[in-house]
Amino acid sequence: MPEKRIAANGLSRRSLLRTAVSMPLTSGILATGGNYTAVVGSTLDPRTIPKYATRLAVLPAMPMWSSYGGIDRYVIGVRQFSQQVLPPNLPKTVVWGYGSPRNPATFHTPAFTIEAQVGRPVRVMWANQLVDASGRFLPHLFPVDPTLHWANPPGGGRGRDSRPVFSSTPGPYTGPVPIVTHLHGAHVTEESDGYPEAWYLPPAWDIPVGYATVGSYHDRYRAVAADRFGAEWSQGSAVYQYANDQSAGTLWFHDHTLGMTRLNVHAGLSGFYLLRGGARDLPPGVLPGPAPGGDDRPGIRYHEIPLVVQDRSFNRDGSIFFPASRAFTGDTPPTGPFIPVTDVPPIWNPDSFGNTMVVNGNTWPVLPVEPRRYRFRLLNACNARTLILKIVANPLAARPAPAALPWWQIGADGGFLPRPAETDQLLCTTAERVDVIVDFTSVAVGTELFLINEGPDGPFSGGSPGKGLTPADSATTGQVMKFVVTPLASRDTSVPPARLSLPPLPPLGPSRRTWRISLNEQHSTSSPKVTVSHLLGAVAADGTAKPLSWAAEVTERPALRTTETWELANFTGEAHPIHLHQVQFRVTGRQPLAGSGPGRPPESGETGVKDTVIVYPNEITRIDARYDIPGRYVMHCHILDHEDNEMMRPIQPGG
Ligand SMILES: [Cu+2]
Repeated sequence: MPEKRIAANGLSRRSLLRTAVSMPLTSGILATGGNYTAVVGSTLDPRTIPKYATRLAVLPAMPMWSSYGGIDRYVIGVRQFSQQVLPPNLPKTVVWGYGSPRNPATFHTPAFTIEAQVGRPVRVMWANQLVDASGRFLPHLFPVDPTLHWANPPGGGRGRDSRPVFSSTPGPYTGPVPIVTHLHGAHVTEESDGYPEAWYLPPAWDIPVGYATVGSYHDRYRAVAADRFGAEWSQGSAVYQYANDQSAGTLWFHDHTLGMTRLNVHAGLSGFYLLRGGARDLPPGVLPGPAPGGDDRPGIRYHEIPLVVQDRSFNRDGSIFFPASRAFTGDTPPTGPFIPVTDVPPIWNPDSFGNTMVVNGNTWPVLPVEPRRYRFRLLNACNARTLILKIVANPLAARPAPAALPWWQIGADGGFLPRPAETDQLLCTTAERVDVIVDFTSVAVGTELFLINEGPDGPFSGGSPGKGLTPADSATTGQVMKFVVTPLASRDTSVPPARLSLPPLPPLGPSRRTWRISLNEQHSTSSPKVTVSHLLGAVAADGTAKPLSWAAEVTERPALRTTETWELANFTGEAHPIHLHQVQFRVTGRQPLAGSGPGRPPESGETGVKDTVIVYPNEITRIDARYDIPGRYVMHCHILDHEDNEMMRPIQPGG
C-alpha cells in the first residue's frame, strides 16, 4: 500500500491522506505502486519521541570578534558538528551551524543571535569551514539534486551557476559544499547581500580538479567590498558589512546558495539578527526584557526570548531525514523516468515537511516562565510549512482548540506595527517573523500551557481549522512547545501591551508605477500532473501569466527613492511567501485574480513593515516598496524547495 509506506516514511498519516485525496495519481504510479521499497524515509516514529523532555535553549548572543572604528566585527564559521536535538536518551544529530571559531562551544543550530544597534555597522567574515579534521571537504548531509539550475561547482568556470545537461539520470552530488549567507530583511549594498551566485567552497585541499571554487558573482563582489570598505576576502570566506541604517526589527540570517538553499538551511544554517535602537524603537524597560546579551552573568532570567520554529524528520540513528527521490511525494514512480528522459528532476520534491517540531534546536522543548509578561520573537524557519500558532491548555484538544492566552503582536518582519494587535492565533509562514508579548501574569504557578500549531501538514492555501484547512496531527506536528509557570522572581515593570504606544511607521509616499508579477507552477510535459518547478514571471497586458526562469534577463528595474507597487498574482493552487531583498515594504491589500470581486485590507499582523508576504492562490496581493540602493538583488518564494528550483528572479533597482 503506497499510502502506508509514505506515512511511515516521514509524513504523518493525516498529511498522507490529504495528499492522496488532493493529489491526482498518475496511472504510472498505480501500476508500479508495489515498487515503494525504493523510497527511503525517516525511521524514527515521531510518536515515540518523548515531548517536553528538554528545556528550551535560550540562544545566547553571538560573541563579537572585536569592535573598533565604530564597527562591530564578527568572524562566523560554518561547521559540521553533533547536537542533542532529540531528547537526551536518544542519539545526537549531525548538523551544520554557525559559530565563533575562537570558541567551538558557540557552534549551534540555530545560531547564537547577532545583537546589532541601529546606526552602528556590523561587519562579518562568513567562513565556510565544512572540512574534516584533515582538511578534506565534507559532503552534504542530504542528497543534492544536480539537475536543477544550481551552483554546480563541477561545471567549472563555464558551467557553474547553470542547469547542467546529462546523458543519463545522475545520482546526488557528493562534492564540496558551497555556502553564501543572506541577512534576511537587511537594507544592504549588493556585495554584502549574499547573492545566490556569490557562493564559495571551503578551503579544502582535495577540491577536485576543474571545479569552480566560487560562484559567478563572487569575484566582482570581492572587488566591490575591498573598494567600498577595505575588506579582504580570504579563500573560503566573504566579508559582508551591514549598515544597520533601518528601523529596529527582527532580522535573520541563513544560507542562500543557488539551488541548495533548502538543503543548507535544513542542515542548520539559520540564526537571528536583532536590530535595536534608533528613532523607531522603544526605550529600554518598556517591553519585557532582558534578551540574552554579550556579557551576561550566569543565572540571569530572560524575558525576551527568540524562538526559531522548524519541522524536521529524524532517523533512529539521530540523523535528519531528507527525501532522496522525487518519488517521495507519491506522484512519481521511483524509477522515473527522470531527467534527461523527461523533465522531472530525480531528487528534488515540490514541498518538504518534517514530522516533528523543533524549537531553538530541540524537539518539543519546555520553557519555565514566571507569571509576568514575555516578549517572544518568532521565526518560521521551516522549508515549506505554514504555522498557525496558539497557546492552549490541552494540546490534544479538538481543533480548532480554544486559546488559553492571547498573543499581543507588536511587530512583524522589519519593525513595529502601528499599534498592538490582540489575537488568539498567529499565522506565520516560512521566513516571516512575529514580535509578540504573552502575558502570563494571571496564570497560577504550576500551570502548564502549550504552544500548538493548527497549520496544515501539507501545502497551505489559506483558511483555518474547520474553514477549509485540515490542521496538523495534534499528536506530533500539531504541538510545538510547553510553558510551565513557576514562581515570580522579580517584579514586572514592563508596560501592559494594551497600553503600549508603538513608534510611528516611516512614511512611504504615493506609488509612481506598478510591477505585475505572476506566480506559476510548471508541470511535466510527459506527465501533466507532476510538478517539475515553480516560476515567477510577468503578467501580460491581457492578464495572462508569462513565467520566467532564473536564467531569463532581468525584467524588473525599480526606480530609486520612488515608491512603486508590486502586484503579486498567484496562478497556482497554493500560497507562496514572496520575499523581496533590500526593502521593507507595506502590504496594501488583496483582491481576487479573476473578475472584480471585493478587495480586502491587510491582516492586522501585516500593518507594519514587511519583507515577506503570503500570496494566496487565485488572488493578487499588493505591496508598496521603495528601493534606494542600486545593484543586483533577488525576489523569490520562501518555500525553500520552490526558491531552489526556479521560483526566484534577479531584480535590478536603479538599473
Ligand atoms: Cu513558492
